[in-house]
Amino acid sequence: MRIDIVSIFPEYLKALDLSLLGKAQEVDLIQIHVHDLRDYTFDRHQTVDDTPYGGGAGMVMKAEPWALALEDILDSSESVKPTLIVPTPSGEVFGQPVAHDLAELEHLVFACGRYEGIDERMFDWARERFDVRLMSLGDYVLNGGEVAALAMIEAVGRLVPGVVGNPESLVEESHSEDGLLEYPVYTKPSSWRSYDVPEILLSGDHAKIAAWRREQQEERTRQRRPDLWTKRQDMA
Ligand code: 6GU
Repeated sequence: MRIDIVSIFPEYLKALDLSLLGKAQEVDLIQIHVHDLRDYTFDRHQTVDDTPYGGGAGMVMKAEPWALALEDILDSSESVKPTLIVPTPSGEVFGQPVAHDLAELEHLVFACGRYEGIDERMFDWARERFDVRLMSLGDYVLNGGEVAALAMIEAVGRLVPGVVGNPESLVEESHSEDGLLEYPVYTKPSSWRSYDVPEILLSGDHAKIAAWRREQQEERTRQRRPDLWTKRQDMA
């Protein structure tokens, strides 16, 4: 999988060179390219924004630097129509199903906007060249798309075959198919500061352990995520 990211703060994206995704890049399972939007400006101040037509607070990102940056990426893409993901609180909500869909794709491009957003005409232009998807992490506001892109790239990247060493660790996960949260986990010592590991986990009875874990998943989901619990009831 190839991922391109356009941002005026390329340093935010340095975290992608760490840990699991860093290793995935080293072994060439994922190729990540970060582009500085200001490299596509030609004035002395490398201007990427201007005041909004019609008035109002804040600044709007100019369309032209985005088009130039994205054209550069298109020129080097092997995909017919790469997917352009625009992180924005006014997008569709990103979740595990979307992550699975995106993990199947050959080429993802992230356009990380700042300020009050990007000139709407950039989207009209982009829709003729990309499969454009506006994506939100949830109902709160970040200062820009970079942190959201980091989250989405990590969620998608770990689903690319080979990136996570033990594929079984992708199965028993919160938000996987069965719509339940994960069960609680414990490690040594069995007694820590007077807190004990639930006895059943030391019993060696695998059937009982599996049943207990299932109960814990259901209890947690009911307590913490009544919305998921209700959805699950409606499915059955
Ligand atoms: Cl994707 N972007 C921004 N700027 N804020 C957000 C978000 C995205 N998702 C939630 N808040």
